[in-house]
Amino acid sequence: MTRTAQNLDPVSAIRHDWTLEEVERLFALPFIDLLLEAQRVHRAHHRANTVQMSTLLSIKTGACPEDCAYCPQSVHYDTGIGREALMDLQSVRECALSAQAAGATRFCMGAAYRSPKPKDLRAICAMVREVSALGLETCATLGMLTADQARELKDSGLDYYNHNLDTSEEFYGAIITTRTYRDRLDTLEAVRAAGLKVCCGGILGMGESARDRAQLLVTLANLPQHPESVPINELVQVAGTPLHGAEGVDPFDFVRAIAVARLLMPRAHVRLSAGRTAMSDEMQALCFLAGANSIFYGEKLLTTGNPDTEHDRKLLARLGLEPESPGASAGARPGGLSHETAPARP
Ligand code: SAM
Ligand code: DTB
Ligand code: SF4
Repeated sequence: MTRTAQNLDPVSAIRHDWTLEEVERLFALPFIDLLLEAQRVHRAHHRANTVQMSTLLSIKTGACPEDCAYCPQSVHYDTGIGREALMDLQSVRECALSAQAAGATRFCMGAAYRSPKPKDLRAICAMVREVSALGLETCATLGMLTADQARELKDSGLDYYNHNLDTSEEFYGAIITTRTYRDRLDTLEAVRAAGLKVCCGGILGMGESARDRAQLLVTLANLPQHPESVPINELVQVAGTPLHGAEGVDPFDFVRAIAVARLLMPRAHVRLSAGRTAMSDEMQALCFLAGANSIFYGEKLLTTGNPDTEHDRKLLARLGLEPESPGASAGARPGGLSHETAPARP
């Protein structure tokens, strides 16, 4: 098979039967062919030149019982992050208001839990109601959920639940020993069954192989329904975690992963997630060209830094990118070069 974009025609379809070999072939395409094809598929399913903006808040920081080798909040590693209590409702509301004033349309509340306790979940449901009432989309990431917990969150008005697969099933055991890949998939099923939108992606730069990256994307794309949001994180290396000092990802390979995520899950919002502080503006522009159409916006991720909002606003303006309006759902408003132009076929 010759490695040209013409071979990619089937990727315009929404598929759930990707093979590892097919996806490895996409990764092996010439860089420019892959990006052009990803941008073509992007424009067939999304409004061009728009970026969805989510702001994160760590509502419960530190002392997590899990041992995720990348995470500064694990109780197993000495990273200088102590145990903090769950934030109070008013403080969360104020943070959400500031995020909204800065231009975010989605507010994502993260907690360093293996899974939430009933009392904490009740308090978090109240936060979801409060943030939702402000007119923001809501997202939460609280660890494992039962079907009942997922329904409770849904009933409180939660829009999205973030739960990452992080890497391939094969590599997972080298990164986390306190839960299984199956646990992760079970929570994703509970989240879907409750009618919540799914935010699920992974991390690059943990020492995984090219095959692990391809396999992660195959697993995500072959879920019964594609996640609405696919965060692709570059590892933020934190001193004290086992992955501090891991070999970084080749920036072009990171861009390739964004492009392949776009091709495999055409309607999803692909989020250029953690790791942007270490990326140049040019690298981020390549990620947008490859089909990323969402970012974490705000000066902090959960415990680590993120680019200044002022810098991000300028970057989007320099690239002619506009913030996406709230509720513009996946695939709802495709567009070509201008909003009137039909998507171009090669
Ligand atoms: N405790 C919950 C869980 O793990 O599902 C929610 C919070 S957890 C911090 C959310 C996600 O952040 C993780 O699944 C991981 O993908 C990402 N993450 C955590 N630490 C990171 C790091 N140092 N660099 C990049 N991504 C990271
Ligand atoms: C996701 O995929 N990345 C975000 C969010 N979902 C919860 C978290 C990134 C965390 C980076 C390390 C930190 O700030 O603690
Ligand atoms: Fe805990 Fe989540 Fe960090 Fe893992 S990623 S240690 S589950 S906060």
